[in-house]
Order: sequence, then C-alpha cells, then structure tokens
Amino acid sequence: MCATCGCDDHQHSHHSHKTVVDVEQDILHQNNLLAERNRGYFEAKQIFAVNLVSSPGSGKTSLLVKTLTDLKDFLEFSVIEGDQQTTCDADRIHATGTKVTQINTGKGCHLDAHMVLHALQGMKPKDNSTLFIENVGNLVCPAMFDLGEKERVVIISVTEGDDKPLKYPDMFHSSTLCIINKIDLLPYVDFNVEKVKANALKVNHQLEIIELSCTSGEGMDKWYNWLKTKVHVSDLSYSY
Ligand SMILES: Nc1nc2c(ncn2[C@@H]2O[C@H](COP(=O)(O)OP(=O)(O)OP(=O)(O)O)[C@@H](O)[C@H]2O)c(=O)[nH]1
Ligand SMILES: [Mg+2]
Repeated sequence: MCATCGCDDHQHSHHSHKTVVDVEQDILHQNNLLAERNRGYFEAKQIFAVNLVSSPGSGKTSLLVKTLTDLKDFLEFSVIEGDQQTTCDADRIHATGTKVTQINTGKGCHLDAHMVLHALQGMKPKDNSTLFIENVGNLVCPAMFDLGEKERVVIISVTEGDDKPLKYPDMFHSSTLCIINKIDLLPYVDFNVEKVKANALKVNHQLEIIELSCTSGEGMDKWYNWLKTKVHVSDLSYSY
C-alpha cells in the first residue's frame, strides 16, 4: 500500500522485527520535528490549520467546497489537497475561488509534515487565515503523521458502518472533532448513529461529534459554529 510509512514492511519485510520498528520510529521522529516547525509557523502567523482525514469518499472535499462557498466572504481560507494522483479535488476547490495547492503523494498513502512544509513555502497563506489540509483518503496511515495542525477532524459517513471507530481507533483517538456525514442517507442504510457515537467515545472520551449532510445542508450550522469558535471570530454573521 504505502511506499514511505513502513506499513507494508510488517507483512513483506525480510528484516528482523527490530529493524522495522527502528526505521518506523526514525521516520516518525523526523516527521514530528518538521511538524513542530510547521506548528511554529502557524502560531507565528496566527494561521488556524485543520487536518481533514477520512476513508476515501466520506466527503472531505464536499465539506470543504460547501464551507468555502458559504464562508468565503467572512473568513480568509487556503487549502492544501493531498491525493495519490490527479488534481480533481484541487480543481473543485479552485472553482470556489480559494487558493489551493495540490500535493500528489504517488504511492504514499498519507501526507507528511515535510510535504506540508514545502506546500507552505510555495503558497504562503495569509496571516490570520484558516488553512484546511485534506489528507489522502485513508483511515489508517494519516493517523501516525502529525502535520503541525491545530485540529484534526475525522469524517465518517453513514455508508461506512458504525463499527469503524473500533476497527480504526488511532484515527478517532488522535482527532478532536468527528463529523458524521451523509445523514441524508440514514433512511436507506443500516447505520446506528447512537452506536457510532458510543464507539467513537469509547476510543476517545473527549471527541466532539457533529452530524451533518453536505448534500442537504442539515447540521452544517453546527460545523460552522465549531469553526467560528475555533477561529475566535466574535462578530461573524453567516448567510447560509
Ligand atoms: N448523499 C450524500 N452524498 C454525499 C455527501 N457528501 C458527499 N457526498 C458524495 O460522496 C462522494 C464522495 O465525496 P468527496 O467529497 O469526493 O469525498 P472525499 O472524502 O473528498 O473523497 P477522497 O478525496 O477521494 O478521499 C461524492 O459523490 C459526493 O457527492 C452527503 O452529505 N450526502
Ligand atoms: Mg477529496
């Protein structure tokens, strides 16, 4: 699956277990140092950085497109898009008029702090702005890689099954907000919202949870209020 984070090595490596663990720790250590550098940059420029993570297709880009469209007159945004291939998502963001940089990871199954550092050097987001980083669609590897973000937001959609927080705990454990997306589809799928919430809270007691639908717009106000609180904009009046 991934050429860089070492997740493949567990199954296929001929190295001893110790070597694999050493290599992994080294990669993560290097990543953490660069993540701290990014974090310092964000703090100095008062940039609110959000790392959006989820399985492929849970609605990361849809959430961004709707948010950027609804709030662009009130907040300054920029976006870093992470995908293995294509500029599909960056094109969707660009269409909203928002500054966007695409990172193609090739075989890599996650963004790392170094890639984000490079993207920042090119795009130079404005002071006091909000930066969304859409990670590669993957519920596993991105959990291990701190990008220097202030908040990590995990999206789960109702077509994925309410057991996912238990099966992929690292992602839910390392996130501060969980968005349950596509609630417009609840009548058609076997997905118990109370159960997924209980499962997510089992993994992370402090996780905030918001249910919404990017398609119908239901619940989007709660997400905007979360953003508003985090960005510390006191006199923001929305018109969505
Ligand atoms: N019914 C419904 N469909 C949605 C909703 N949000 C997103 N979708 C659809 O789900 C599909 C995937 O959405 P994306 O926003 O591309 O998902 P993503 O997480 O960015 O996907 P990757 O970048 O490939 O990981 C699209 O066809 C969207 O139209 C929603 O709230 N309800
Ligand atoms: Mg996307």
